[in-house]
Amino acid sequence: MRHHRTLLTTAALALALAACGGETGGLTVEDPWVRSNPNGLGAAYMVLTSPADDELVSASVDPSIAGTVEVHEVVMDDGMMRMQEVAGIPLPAGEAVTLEPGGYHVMLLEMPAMLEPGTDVDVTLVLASGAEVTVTAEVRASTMDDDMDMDHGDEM
Ligand SMILES: [Cu+2]
Repeated sequence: MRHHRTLLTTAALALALAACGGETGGLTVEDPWVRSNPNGLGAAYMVLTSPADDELVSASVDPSIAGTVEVHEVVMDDGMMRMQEVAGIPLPAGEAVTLEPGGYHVMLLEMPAMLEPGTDVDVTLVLASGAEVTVTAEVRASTMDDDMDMDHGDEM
């Protein structure tokens, strides 16, 4: 009987963890992808939905991918599109927040090598709630007309 009860307890615990999403805080990450440019810059994009109000405050990747990782947004500054670091990306409960070219993105700086399209990169997202979520993002070919071509002079 004793053994049987242990099994039940384990099952109950597993169910409880699944219900609240464990350490991920229940964050849903859709379509994560990464862009890599020859100038040592890149960005990670995805769609994030958090079950409770939260905030994406930082992110990290392996140092062999990028030496520095920042959370950025694209702003219009005197008629010029420019990127700047933000303290966090708000994730209102139940709302899909899109990180995309021309908007919010996870900025990859000091990339020692350009990434091969089709390969995978693990990106760890850190939320204000303390949850850390690692997602596997696919590297996609870069296009010319995107925010990587913008001036970085103000921030480097
Ligand atoms: Cu940026």
